[in-house]
Amino acid sequence: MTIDRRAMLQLGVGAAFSHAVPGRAWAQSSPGPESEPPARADYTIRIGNGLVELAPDRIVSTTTYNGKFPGPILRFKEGQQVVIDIHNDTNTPEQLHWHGQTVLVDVDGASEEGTPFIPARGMRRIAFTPGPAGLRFYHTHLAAGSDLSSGQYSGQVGPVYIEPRHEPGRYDREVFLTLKEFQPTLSRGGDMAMDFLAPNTRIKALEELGETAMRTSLGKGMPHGFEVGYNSFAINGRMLGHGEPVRVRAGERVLFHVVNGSATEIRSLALPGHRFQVVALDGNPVATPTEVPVLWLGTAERISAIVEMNRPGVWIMGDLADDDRSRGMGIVIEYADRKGKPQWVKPAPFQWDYTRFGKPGATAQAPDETIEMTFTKNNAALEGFNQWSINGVPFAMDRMEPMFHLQKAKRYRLHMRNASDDIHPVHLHRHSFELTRFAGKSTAGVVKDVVMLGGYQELDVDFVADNPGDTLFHCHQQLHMDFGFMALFRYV
Ligand SMILES: [Cu+2]
Repeated sequence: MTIDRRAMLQLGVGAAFSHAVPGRAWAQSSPGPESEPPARADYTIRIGNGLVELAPDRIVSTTTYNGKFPGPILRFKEGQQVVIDIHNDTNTPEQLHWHGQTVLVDVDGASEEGTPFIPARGMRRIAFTPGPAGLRFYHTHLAAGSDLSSGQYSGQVGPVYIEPRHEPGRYDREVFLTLKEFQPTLSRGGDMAMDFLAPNTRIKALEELGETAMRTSLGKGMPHGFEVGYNSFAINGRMLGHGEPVRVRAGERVLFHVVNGSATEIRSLALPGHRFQVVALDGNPVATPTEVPVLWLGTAERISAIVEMNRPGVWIMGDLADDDRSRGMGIVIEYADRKGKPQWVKPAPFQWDYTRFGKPGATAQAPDETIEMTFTKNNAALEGFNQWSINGVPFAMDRMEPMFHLQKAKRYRLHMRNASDDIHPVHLHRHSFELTRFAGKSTAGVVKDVVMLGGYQELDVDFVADNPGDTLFHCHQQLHMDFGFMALFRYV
């Protein structure tokens, strides 16, 4: 292999492949010597405009993968290299991010880290070794700013399932659900659910910091910063009642893989009369699989949960928000030989607390170093949009300067403090982290790549710096990440 490549380079073939053909590139992300581009790809993804039929009278035009929403479910095998051609049939350079995978910078899909763009009207061929096993997803990683047709406001979202070498849990069937809103609009203020997330109490110092800043801004006559709302809501690209129901049989155990593909929203999901046994969060098996009546997912979070089908009937599995469910955020679950109008029953209040899936009584090992982070909001500071800062510094897209420096193999703790009243689903690229403190409690055994940090709350996550290369940290709420809520980690 190496000899072939050298021969190719001597002949200028390698150079020709990577540079002389406009819009073509070859990259790979696996340790070891670089190899020549393979003759053919295992998968082809085309980014282009497409129509999504949410309902017969609700057809939206947006950017999609392979002309449909969601993008195709990509099933990989843990540790087995894949080669993927990504064609960009639009006039805008794109980034395709392999969310939750421990890949290298050249394929991760974030220009802030240095991943090359997929050129407009061009393509990139990439190769990587999928991992870790479990539910991941892929999505665009462009900053949309005020353009609500760009970034993850578009239909560029698709699930990834990396088959583990040993499949945990016993189930009869698996069903993938991608939750996503369409037709975004700007609004002043929003109505995001807040009280579902543990704990109930706020941290006084953070509250004073945030509330003082907000009062000062409003006192100067500033309006509330822009938020985003949506006209249409869908599961797997279909509004409630307009897609195929999930057909089940009594006694079946169905494994649901749920992806929150929203650009900005937190989603909930309940199935009346049934409980979810959560087996994995963000694709990673949890220390303590636990039954819950409701699932809550911040933007980009995933949950894998088994439901025992023991209540024959026709049900709505849907979001707890009546407005959003009635505008499409749900799917019908239909037992064999049951007919009739799908039933919805509002579940009892339930508080979401990640620590219930952790190791009981466990405390994580001490980190080598703790990195302090405080998140603040500058209300309506950027032409009506809120500006976000980490330790007082909003991320500058034109400079891409690293804020934090890492040493390989060290274990780091991120101590995050939220001096705003918004919930932030914070995300670390190319690494998984372990939740070590949440809702005032120490915990271990919950491994994720996105975690919701509540308004005026704090939490800790630990990760090992084991994947060198620039690494992006950001809030996954598109309005927050596009307006400053990002930082780069650089390995020294
Ligand atoms: Cu945020």
